[in-house]
Amino acid sequence: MSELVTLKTYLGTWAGADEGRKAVAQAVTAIAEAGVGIADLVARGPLEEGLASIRGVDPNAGGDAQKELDVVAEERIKAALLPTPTAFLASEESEELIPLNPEGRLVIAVDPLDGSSNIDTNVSVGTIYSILPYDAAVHTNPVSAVMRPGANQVAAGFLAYGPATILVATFGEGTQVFVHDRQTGDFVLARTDVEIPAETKEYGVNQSNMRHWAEPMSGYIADCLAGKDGPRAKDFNMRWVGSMVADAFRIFTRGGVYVYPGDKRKGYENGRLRLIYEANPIAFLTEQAKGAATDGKTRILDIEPNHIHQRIPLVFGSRAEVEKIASYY
Ligand code: AHM
Ligand code: MG
Repeated sequence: MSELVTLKTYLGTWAGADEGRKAVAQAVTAIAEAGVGIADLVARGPLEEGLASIRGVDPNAGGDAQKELDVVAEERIKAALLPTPTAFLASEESEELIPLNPEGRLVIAVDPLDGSSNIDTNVSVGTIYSILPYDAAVHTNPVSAVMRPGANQVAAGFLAYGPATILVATFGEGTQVFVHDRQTGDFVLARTDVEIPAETKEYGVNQSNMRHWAEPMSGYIADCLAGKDGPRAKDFNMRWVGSMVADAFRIFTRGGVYVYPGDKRKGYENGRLRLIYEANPIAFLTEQAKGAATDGKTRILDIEPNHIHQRIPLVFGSRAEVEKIASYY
């Protein structure tokens, strides 16, 4: 039997003696360890009194109802990153950047608990992260370090807290899947250089919003629904968990496309997902797995952010299908 590769050994080999890479390795190790604790909290579910309850009356920075668990997850990530070379943390749950280590050389954007609106239904939720280099001499305003196109990311990934706790990670050299071994406590490399199949017959979208969409998206879905006799000449299947980490992991496993378009409703003009915390890291992982990610018109990783909490229409997954969707725009 070949020897197991743990996250620790993988990162040790990847980083070598490179100080920049060692910083990234420390940060990812800290996030993965925090994730194990968050997974435990999530698994305690209704036994952990009040965690799934809505917190106060104020929504979070992005305008969503905030669950107690969103806040606890953010606190866990923050505490874990404090001893690492992370200068600032940008979180979906916090209005402003959170200063961590003044000597740090990274900025990290996180969605501490993606899918938390589903927390009481026992589906997978997760933590998404995006890592960018930070240089105090260049980024005199730290926000400018985060407000860069996703192509500047040095690493990104997400943890999904499901039947297994998994980590899907990229360091710019392909996309790897690690699985948390509950017996040893290690994250073990389970799949290397993930490849999302280019073609698919499976899409994921909140189809109940169809009447609000603009023509390109409703036209695409109508053509899928027409099946074998329609213009696409094949029958499609739909899967939608409504928790992006779960939908993304399915796509990294067997292909498919995830679609969250903008629509006509107030507050949904750019869909629901955030560019910095969700679209950029997922797009980086997707491209590293030979898939594609777009807002319909522009490659996600090329988009110049205009606000740290900005939303963006998001289409990602199987390359040929993403290109097909873009052709409707
Ligand atoms: P969140 O970060 O507040 O959980 O919101 C993002 C989530 C995604 O996980 C999911 O894909 C989407 O919102 C679901 O939207 P909808 O409720 O329209 O199905
Ligand atoms: Mg979230």
